Amino acid sequence: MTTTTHQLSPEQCQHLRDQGYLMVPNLIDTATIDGVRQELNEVVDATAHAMKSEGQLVDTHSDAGFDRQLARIAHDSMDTASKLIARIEGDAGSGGHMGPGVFELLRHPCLLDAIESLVGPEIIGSSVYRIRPKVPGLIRGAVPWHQDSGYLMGHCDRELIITCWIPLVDATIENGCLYVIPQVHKNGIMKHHTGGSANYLVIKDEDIPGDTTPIAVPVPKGGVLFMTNLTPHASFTNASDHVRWSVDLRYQNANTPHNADLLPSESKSDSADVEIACYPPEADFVLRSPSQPNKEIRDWQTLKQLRDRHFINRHTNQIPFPDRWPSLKA
Ligand SMILES: O=C(O)CCC(=O)C(=O)O
Repeated sequence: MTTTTHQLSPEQCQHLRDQGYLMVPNLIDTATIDGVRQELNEVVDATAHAMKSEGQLVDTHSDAGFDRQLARIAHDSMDTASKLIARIEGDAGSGGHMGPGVFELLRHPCLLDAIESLVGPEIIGSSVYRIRPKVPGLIRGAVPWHQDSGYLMGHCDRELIITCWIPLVDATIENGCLYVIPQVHKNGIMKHHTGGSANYLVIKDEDIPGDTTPIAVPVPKGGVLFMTNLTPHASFTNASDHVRWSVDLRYQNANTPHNADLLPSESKSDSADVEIACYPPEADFVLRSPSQPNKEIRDWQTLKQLRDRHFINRHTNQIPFPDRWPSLKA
């Protein structure tokens, strides 16, 4: 029996290493993307109906479909749309929605094969994954310039953590695809500030090297934008009439610091650097492990339980929170 793998070619791996990003079209099949769309559509609709019964909104716009329902709700009231999105995202830092559709995307064999060619066969799913409905006109929809490492513990700057940015609609310049600054990931971490727009971290314009040119990276549905944790990226306003939905997932090798094997109570702030996960407040998880296959998480309920348990216990166990940048206001 032959098994097909979807490893990246040596040229693709080299492009990511040289440029800091790589866009691969047609990596994820339509059924998987549609599974995520349908799941999120149900979450949005159920939340809209709950808010309607609480008297918080009048029209759920249930017929508008996945790409437009939140845009129509936002057209009626941006405040209501923001509250709805906040409910979907859950408590800050909890990671938000997890269900079978998102889980199948997270461990999609083509995605894991591609990741394997970048980080090796022992793959940890980084605790930080996010689902983003970028609604036209939503202030929080635009994300200022940052490197993902800016959000992580400093000792992980030297590690390779791959971000996979996966749109659930065609991501275009009009609806707010990502922009990246090529090549500068090789220079390490840049200075960030807290308190950027919508309270994101931000790299000030003056801290971005002057001889660089950002480029837009449109990604068709089914495609994936791979970036390193040191690749500066940003996204701007959605000027279309629909929601630019996307999911960003992160992966790392099992030799990089992670907390996949630790209970929150074992993740102490006075541990040696190497024992502290790159993002301690949330739980990492084993996705592919040829050496210890019994550790792989194979169903979404187990992952949800693991992450919920970690999240609930994080305050009681003094888990360190990455916090190393000055405020814009200082
Ligand atoms: O989806 C966006 O607009 C921003 C995504 C982002 O900043 C990230 O994936 O780190």
